[in-house]
Amino acid sequence: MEIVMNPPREEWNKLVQRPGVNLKKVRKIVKPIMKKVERNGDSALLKFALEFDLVHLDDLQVSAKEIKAAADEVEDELKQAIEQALHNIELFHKAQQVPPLSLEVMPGVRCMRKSVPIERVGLYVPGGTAPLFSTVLMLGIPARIAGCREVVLCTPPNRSGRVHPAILYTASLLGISKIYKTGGAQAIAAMMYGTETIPRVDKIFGPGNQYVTAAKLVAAQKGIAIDMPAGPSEVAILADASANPAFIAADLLSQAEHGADSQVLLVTADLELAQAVNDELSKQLEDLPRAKMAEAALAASRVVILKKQKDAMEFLNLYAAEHLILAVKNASEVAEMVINAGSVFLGHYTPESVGDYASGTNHTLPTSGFARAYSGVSLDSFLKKITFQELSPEGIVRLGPVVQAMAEAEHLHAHAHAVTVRLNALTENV
Ligand code: HSO
Ligand code: ZN
Repeated sequence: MEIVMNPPREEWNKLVQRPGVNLKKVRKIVKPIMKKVERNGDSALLKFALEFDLVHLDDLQVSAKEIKAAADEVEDELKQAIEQALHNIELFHKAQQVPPLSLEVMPGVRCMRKSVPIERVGLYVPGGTAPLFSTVLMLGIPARIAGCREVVLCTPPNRSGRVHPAILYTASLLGISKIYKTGGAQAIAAMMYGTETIPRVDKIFGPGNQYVTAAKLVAAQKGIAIDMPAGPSEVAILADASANPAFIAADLLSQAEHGADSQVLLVTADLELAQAVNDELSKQLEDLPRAKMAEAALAASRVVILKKQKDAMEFLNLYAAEHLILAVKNASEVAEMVINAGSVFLGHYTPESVGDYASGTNHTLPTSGFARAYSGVSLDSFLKKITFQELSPEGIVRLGPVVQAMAEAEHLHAHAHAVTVRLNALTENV
């Protein structure tokens, strides 16, 4: 990775920029695809399966038989691992439940708030170069805890028309049975408009390539909620002299292997460490099956040398990483300084991969600097918070004049009148 020495502040904004995707171009490609799904439903999806996934499908929905067969194909060791991950993720997401709120803000005026599940949610699970069954856990678990009535899962089939058994097994563990063999922008359109086979949903979740992302943004414009606008995955690492270069290199590579467009960034005061990490990267790359992708990602990534830890954290807050690893002696102290990040990994024994799979936190996180304003997926992402209020006669007598005064000042007479008629009725009744 290129090493940038002590960049002056004026250069920071340029250094934290992500390589942009030409969204306009991608949108031009996905829009006609989505239109076809809107018009022709299932038959469009079957045609796209032939065109993009190179497979002739008889059925879009994964059958109960296929789901059952998948369980036999998953090794016991992997099943146990998935169960442990499920346990941790479930515990951490269940703990995010909050009790309903009810408060008398003044005599006779009660306000309440409670969480209500989003009725129908769609989960997109990428197939492509890696079958991300961990994403099924990250989206399916909070959906189940929230109590969403209908959970739909779309994932592209392979060339023999099948879905990876670990995806099917994980989905079945979570009670998800509506699984459809469709990927890309066409899958997003299917969940957005609904087809003969695939139910339409209220909110669409999940990572994907630039086509999926562009399609989700189109869905968002048309009033279907999405989890977040997602770009390529990224990790930033803050390391000091106490860090182990082999650990750092391994963490950088674990993100870089996601794809050639992955982003990794190392910030340290220690030039020697930076060089040792670069040496380690070349060594570890030799044994990596996905070395090509990782290498391409590393070629576009850099190490930034900043002498003061305070400056380093300011820089990292400006970057707003999806994943931030604090490979420093005083990790919990530095963690207090984090303002912008999707998820943070503290100390030398917390690689990003634990959060990707099994620590319990969610791995669906804001990329491309969106961590400045967005949170990662959590239980809340599957809930709406509905507020309620109720006034007693005493309440309207006390609060009514306040509302009348404000409404008159906004020249909204009917608003004031809605109070006045009630106050009049109450005085007539005495
Ligand atoms: N690092 C990815 C999540 C993932 N990693 C899934 C492995 N499997 C984006 O946060
Ligand atoms: Zn990962």
